[in-house]
Amino acid sequence: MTEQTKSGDRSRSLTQRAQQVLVGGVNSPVRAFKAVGGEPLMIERAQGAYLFDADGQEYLDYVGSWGPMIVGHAHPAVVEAIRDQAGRGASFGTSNPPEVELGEMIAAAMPSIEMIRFVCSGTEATMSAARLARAHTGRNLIVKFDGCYHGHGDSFLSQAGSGLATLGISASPGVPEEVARQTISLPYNGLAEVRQVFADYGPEIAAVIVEPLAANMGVVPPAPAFLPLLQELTTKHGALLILDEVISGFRLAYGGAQAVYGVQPDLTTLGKIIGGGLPVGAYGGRREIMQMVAPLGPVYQAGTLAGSPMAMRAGIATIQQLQVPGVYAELSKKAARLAEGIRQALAESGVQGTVNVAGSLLTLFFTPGAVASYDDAKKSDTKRFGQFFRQMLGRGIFLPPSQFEAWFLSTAHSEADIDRTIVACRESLTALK
Ligand code: KE4
Repeated sequence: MTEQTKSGDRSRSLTQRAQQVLVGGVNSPVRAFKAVGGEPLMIERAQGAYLFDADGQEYLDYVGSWGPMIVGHAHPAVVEAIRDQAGRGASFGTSNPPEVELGEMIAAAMPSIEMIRFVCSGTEATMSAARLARAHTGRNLIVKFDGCYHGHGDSFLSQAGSGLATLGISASPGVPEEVARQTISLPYNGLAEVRQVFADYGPEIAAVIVEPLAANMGVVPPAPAFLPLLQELTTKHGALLILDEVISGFRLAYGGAQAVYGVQPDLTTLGKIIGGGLPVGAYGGRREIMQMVAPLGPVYQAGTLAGSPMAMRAGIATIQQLQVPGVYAELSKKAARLAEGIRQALAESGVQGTVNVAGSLLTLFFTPGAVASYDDAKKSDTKRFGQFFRQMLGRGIFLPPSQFEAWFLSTAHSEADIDRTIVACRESLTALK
């Protein structure tokens, strides 16, 4: 097997049509494969851990729609929930029982969330949380961290990870200078820098927003003292701590990263898994903060499809599967075995790389040193990652098409899938020599 086999005729003609009418042929930049080369996938259906393109070509999937598909694609319980709700109506523009049920499930899973508001994307969730934090504190400054990605809201596009890192964009045109100036971006795990920013700007800081487990520069776990320091300094200075758990929520544990790392945020943002693959986001936290949001308070935020019963039902069905005892331990065991297998393949092939793993997320960085920050991650050989990506795709394994993303495992990935991936890694790394 060589580099990526050319996708078939139907995929190619659909991609050509896409490029005429969709910007870059995609609806989200990372899908264009700019960082890894080759033709983007045109996926028509999926089942369990597998994707099938428009020509029926099968791929073992480590993207999982960038996180939502933690119980695998087309899980029968999720399909049934969506099918049943479709027959009852997709959206009413009113309150509906599924949004109440999902809100209660999330509040029960994450005690820091006393009240919640559903929106339609993680971007909407973080944008709204930042607006709320500014209103609650009467301050403007937002502190974020290099390599973290919080969606494409104007406040968050400086030194962001994910798609911007993939395209080598540090900020974005169109964000007014005066808006960009209200965001300070520090090194992730940068304890000294965090202390310094509060010494310099403490009374002006509205909030610190952080991925409690960074996944948008690739997987970078928090240093043990990092999150506790953020909690200490935000409390001391009257700023809010926003944990962006759009990826880690219900991914790292049923209670999210906040349960794993024992940190108590003022606000949490969620997305992905809580919608089971349908458009969703949410922000929530302390009642006295959330009650500032319309219609209870003056902070305006609204949305036509917010709390859509379809997305709520898909989210309920998905997180119900995550209530099964041992499900997270099983996911972590599989990811740890895969990570160890990749490390062995690196050693055998002599290719330099390092593997970070946390729960069911992992990243193979093509750099020899430890990766504990965005600066470390950026030392990775992205050209070599592109070659590796195409070698793996040629072996029927679809990795995130960027060095700066996480590999997402699901409950549908079998032990045989893990074995197959380790063998493919070994072969692909050897082919890079
Ligand atoms: P969405 O607006 O894409 O639903 O969520 C934005 C967001 C917010 N916070 C975190 C921690 C996120 O990871 C994301 C989105 N994640 C990327 C994947 N790295 C989405 C993939 C894409 O942009 O196509």
